[in-house]
Amino acid sequence: MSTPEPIPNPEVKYTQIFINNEWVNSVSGKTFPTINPYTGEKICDVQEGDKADIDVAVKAAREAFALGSPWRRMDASKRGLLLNKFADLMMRDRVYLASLETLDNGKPYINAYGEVEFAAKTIRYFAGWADKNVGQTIPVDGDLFAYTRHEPVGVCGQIIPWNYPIPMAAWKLGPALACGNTVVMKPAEQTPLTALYLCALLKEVGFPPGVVNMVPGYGPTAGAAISEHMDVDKVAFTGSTEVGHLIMEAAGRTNLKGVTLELGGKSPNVVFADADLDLAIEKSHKAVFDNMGQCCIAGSRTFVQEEIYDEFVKRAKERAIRRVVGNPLDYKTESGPQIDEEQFNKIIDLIRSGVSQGAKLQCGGNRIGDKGLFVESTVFSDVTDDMRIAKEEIFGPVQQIMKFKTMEEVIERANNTTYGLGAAVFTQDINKAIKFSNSVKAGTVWVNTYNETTVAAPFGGYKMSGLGRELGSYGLRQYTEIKTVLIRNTDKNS
Ligand code: TXE
Repeated sequence: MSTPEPIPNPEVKYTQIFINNEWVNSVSGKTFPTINPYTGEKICDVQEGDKADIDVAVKAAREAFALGSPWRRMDASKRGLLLNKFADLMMRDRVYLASLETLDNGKPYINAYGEVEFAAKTIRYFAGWADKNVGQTIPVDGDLFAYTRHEPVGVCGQIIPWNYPIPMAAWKLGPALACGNTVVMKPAEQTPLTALYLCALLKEVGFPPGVVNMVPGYGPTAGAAISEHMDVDKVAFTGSTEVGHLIMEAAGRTNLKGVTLELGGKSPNVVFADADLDLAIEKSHKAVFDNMGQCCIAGSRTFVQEEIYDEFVKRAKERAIRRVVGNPLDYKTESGPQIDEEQFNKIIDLIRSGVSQGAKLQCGGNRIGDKGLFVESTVFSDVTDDMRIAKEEIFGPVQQIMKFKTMEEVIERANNTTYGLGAAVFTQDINKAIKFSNSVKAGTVWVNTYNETTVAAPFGGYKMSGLGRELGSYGLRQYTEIKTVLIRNTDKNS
């Protein structure tokens, strides 16, 4: 099926804070601008929430969660129905949502269009779980009848990043609402617009007031207010490892709220000499260049076995040079601009460090033009593990290609990182694939592919890439409290 035309200048309908199913201004009266990364121009001003607004939103979410409230009394199957309708509306407004995302984020429209479907699928997946997240009856010793209830945790704070705004909102809203929680979400300051539009859809669907509240604003103010709040029962965060530390500290300092984190990565992508080379080149390219490299699971350490190293580098470079970078509304475009100046400067700084530390710049390395924050598709060979570009998350279109000799060596080097989000292995030998998969410390391992993320399988990180898992049935655990009920029963029989 072909992708319908984008809306070139989508109207921005919502710029206020969403609390109790109403649109309100910030308590402080402040606003902040959101910028189109393609043109560098301001799209509009958005109400800037901070601690005072988070307090109001948490109060609304707490009231919506009160015993006897419409949300707590609602049948679980009805929660599923509402979620399914929400997904229907996302698909109804898919062109608008994708166009708005391209405007606010700069990502190619064709990708944003795909992401709306992925987000709707996520919501549908969790809709199906709403009345299936069952407890147990347990044959305990003694005159007791025992059962468990899978109860919602309560008020969930959710802080999301700017790289995949619509899917990130769906990954967090889906399980939270399926399990019967209420939500205070903060979208990233770079990309508040689609998250606000999703709230209009939630209201249209008929979620009761206070079940989802959306407070746009900055991290150190609105975000920190969520993680420090004494009446937020759980916080789910996707973003940098640096801020992940702050979220855990805040939870520890305050009410020991539950914490789930999905953080950065420096994922190893290992290509053995027996791999299907055409496949490995293409997948390894996409692993690092898709979404302008702004992807937590980016395959940002490409390890290639020495026998095929030179050939791989030559072809990886050719592929990078062929990559179409430009207007995100154009269907041929594979990459748009980087999200903002801070990220752009970080990428350029790391590219420079690669050159000065002795890596061989095969192509790219510079800014493209002076309008929009475009970075040339960049490939480094002769990268060694001690270089900054081999250790730090670049979050940009920069491929690092390292050489290895043996399985044992590459396992050790792959694991020699503080991160552990994704990993991949390209080989035709099942034994090598299994050995590597079992040995690498990563939350997801791909064999002969990369970047596949499916809503039914869990996603998350080892080590400093995160805590807990999202998606799949495992994702429900983070939004469920398990309660044991023991009833005296003097008439027990097997
Ligand atoms: O992340 P931040 P930034 C990585 C990537 C990137 C780097 C910095 O390496 O280059 O992080 O990006 C909110 N308390 N990832 O600065 O600051 C913030 O408002 C509570 C990986 O954009 O972590 C936003 O909503 N919240 C990543 C969200 O956290 C705070 C995606 C993410 O922003 C806060 C994005 C605070 N003190 C960046 N400070 C991934 N895992 O996919 C900020 N925030």
